[in-house]
Amino acid sequence: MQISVLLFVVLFVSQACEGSEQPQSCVTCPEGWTFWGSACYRFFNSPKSTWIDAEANCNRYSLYQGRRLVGHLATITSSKENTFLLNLWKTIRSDTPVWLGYNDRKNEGNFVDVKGFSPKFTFWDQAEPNDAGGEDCVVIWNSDKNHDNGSWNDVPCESQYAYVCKISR
Ligand SMILES: [Ca+2]
Ligand SMILES: [Ca+2]
Repeated sequence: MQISVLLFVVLFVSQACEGSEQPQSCVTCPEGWTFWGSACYRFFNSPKSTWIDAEANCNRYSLYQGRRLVGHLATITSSKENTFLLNLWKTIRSDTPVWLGYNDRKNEGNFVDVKGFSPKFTFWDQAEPNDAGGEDCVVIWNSDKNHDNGSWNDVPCESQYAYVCKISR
């Protein structure tokens, strides 16, 4: 009896993973989101938003993977991930930079992610971050300077830009 229950559970779980585009991890991203590595990503190009509003919109999305995982402005932990996002962004193209999930609003010069942790990886543009006139929020894809290498810049948090959300563990 116990074995048949166990068998049922195993079959049920594997079935839940069937049809997923990510059979290894069984992560099914919400519609409109792109799976990469072990996370889901989505760019929002319109309407342009302040950093705070962008983060709030990311929080509206979630998925269940053992527990409820809530979306945040994307953090980037490797050069590979930075390149992935840059390439994904190039398929959508916009004339504005894109918010990432970092700011130094609490402690000038000390950038942290949306959960308060120091970034494991950074890719600042030359002479950035410079807090020019009080810049506390971080963007990638700084097309203002015509830089298309995916380097980062700190800019005023009240600016209205596109943004990229990420759902991960
Ligand atoms: Ca700053
Ligand atoms: Ca700057």
